[in-house]
Amino acid sequence: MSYSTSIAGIKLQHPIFNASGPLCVTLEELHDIGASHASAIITKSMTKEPRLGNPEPRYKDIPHGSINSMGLPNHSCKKYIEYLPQLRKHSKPLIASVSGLCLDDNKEIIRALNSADCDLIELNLSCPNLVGKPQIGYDVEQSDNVLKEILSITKKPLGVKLPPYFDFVHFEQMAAVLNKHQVRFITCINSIGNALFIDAEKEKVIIKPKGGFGGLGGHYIKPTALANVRKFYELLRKDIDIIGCGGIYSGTDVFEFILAGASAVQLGTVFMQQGHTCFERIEKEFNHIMHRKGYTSIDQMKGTLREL
Ligand code: OXC
Repeated sequence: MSYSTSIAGIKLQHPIFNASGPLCVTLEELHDIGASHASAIITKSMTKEPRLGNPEPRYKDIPHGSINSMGLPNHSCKKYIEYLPQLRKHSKPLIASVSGLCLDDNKEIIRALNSADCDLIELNLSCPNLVGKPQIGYDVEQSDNVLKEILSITKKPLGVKLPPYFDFVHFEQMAAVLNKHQVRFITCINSIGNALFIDAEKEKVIIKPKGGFGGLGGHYIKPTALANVRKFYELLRKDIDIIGCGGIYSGTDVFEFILAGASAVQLGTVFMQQGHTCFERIEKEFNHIMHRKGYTSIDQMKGTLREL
């Protein structure tokens, strides 16, 4: 039995690692992921310059998940390029997440990463928490242009982190763009942007930035995440791998994402809430399901979801 999988030709021992989001900003946090059972290490989305992010409070657990408006706090691409070789000692694939604040910044970061010690790049086109900056992934033409520019520069296998889509027409439009370019993988989904959680007793919002609006994560978003994985699995070229993300708390959740068409999954809210022990627990639960159902490889079950 093998739990190994691959993303853009890079082998992972098993399909479960962290989402670019919580607890992957500092070198110490990245080493903690390296020392955990996560099968790869992805950094917080890096910008050209360091960012403190949005004012606090900017993350809250809520009954079925989380709401955040972190605003991309990160140490800058220069720092992550210094951190990457130090993370090699964990012998896991290293993924640089990139979220430049404009196309020129993205180009500069991608150029710098060409000679950096990472295996893959995840270009984040979907952060919902930057004041005055719409999510590029919701603008098909702009996404097309960004991909054209970035893919002409990068020397690393590059994938895209997408926002959730809700309409079949939008899936089709974005899939047409992705199929046109040499995108190697997609990660879906980022948090569901601009949700609002209200504390009725206090008659107040619960996070400070943007009047309380923030990205929704956790159980609330699993069905939307599964739908995005499934629809893109149907629409994309078969050589574009899919990483599922959104509301994964258990081995059964991982199994569902793989049935829908994912090759790997990322943990966001559950990692924030439970810490790095979640990787070992969920991996064990997933292995148990594979064994119980008699599957001997990820490929045997990937995308095999049946319709009624
Ligand atoms: N998605 C992101 O892409 N970034 C973070 N939050 C989120 O939900 C952030 O840093 O705001």
